[in-house]
Amino acid sequence: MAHMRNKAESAGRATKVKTKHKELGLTREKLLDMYEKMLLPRMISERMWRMLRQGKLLFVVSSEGHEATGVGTAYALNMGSDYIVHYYRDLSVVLAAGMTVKDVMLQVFGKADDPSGGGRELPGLFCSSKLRLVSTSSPIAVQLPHAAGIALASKIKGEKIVTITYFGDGATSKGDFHEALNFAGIHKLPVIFVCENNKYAISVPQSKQMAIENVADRAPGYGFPGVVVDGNDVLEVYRAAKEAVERARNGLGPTLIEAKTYRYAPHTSNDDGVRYRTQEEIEEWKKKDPIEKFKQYLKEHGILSEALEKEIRAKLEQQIDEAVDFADKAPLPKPEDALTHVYAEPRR
Ligand SMILES: Cc1ncc(C[n+]2csc(CCOP(=O)(O)OP(=O)(O)O)c2C)c(N)n1
Repeated sequence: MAHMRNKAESAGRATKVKTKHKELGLTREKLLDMYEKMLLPRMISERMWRMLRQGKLLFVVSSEGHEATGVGTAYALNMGSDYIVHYYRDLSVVLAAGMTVKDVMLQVFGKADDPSGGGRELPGLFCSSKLRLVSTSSPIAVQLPHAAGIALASKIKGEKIVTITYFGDGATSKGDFHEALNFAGIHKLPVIFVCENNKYAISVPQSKQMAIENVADRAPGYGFPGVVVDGNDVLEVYRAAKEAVERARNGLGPTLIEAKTYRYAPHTSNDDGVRYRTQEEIEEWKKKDPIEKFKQYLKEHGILSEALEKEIRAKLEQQIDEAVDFADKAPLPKPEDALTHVYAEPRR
């Protein structure tokens, strides 16, 4: 009897798991596209670390571990019409939004044709007016009031546009975080705040940053919902983001999504990530790798095979090779262009 019940229970669970992506309205093509968009930033990051050691790059900010959070949220948007206000940990977001690998490589190599800023931006900060990827800067959390302002503008114009903004757990200690959430709550703005909680702000652990366990718990204080989600489960992130997008688009106001995740690499190439985290902790989180988790799901549902996975990796590897070669050979900015777009041109 117990055996039968166990069998029935596991069959029930299997049906539930089986239908998860269908429940979310995600087709096989879309799922594979999401998988590719998670793998691509991981492979780019790995390449960037190698290029740093080869002396080709001077500085790396990478986001290994954050791929499910980025892709799960970005895929819930209307790309090209919704606004994205990212931070430096969002390579997966900008690629999902439509930045090409060449655009990324021109940016990290700081070349003249870098579409994000002609070689002036900090590696990791991208922008494109065509993709509605808003230009952000290095001071943490300052993008949050910008996002609230953009959402206010679209509300005043009566457009059904959503603005999404991203930040880390450390950013929630800045006044900008509280001001932006308060303002967004008062005016019921169509904005989504995504906290990518990887437990550390460089070396400062969450326990030294706040006296609460969940950043999401702060949202009700500003008059809107906060949800905690497994940031390493792309389908659960997508589910939370889809709900938040629907709320925002239907005039119900903001949502704060807290995606619990982990960064596998140091904060940047200027940081030693094991001085404040143990190797055991890093290894524990690697067991919950978002790409591996999604790969397992896709395999269990007959969507991804070893052969297809190999094919996808080879295709992405080639794209990266070509983009690296292209960006490496591209010209550097001219010294006389250093101040272009920095000051207004004098009127004649
Ligand atoms: C206003 C400001 N203070 C300090 C810094 C230096 N700084 C850069 S990133 C960072 C940590 C941010 O941590 P978190 O918001 O948790 O994001 P994570 O890097 O973990 O993704 C700090 C303190 C900065 N850029 N801006």
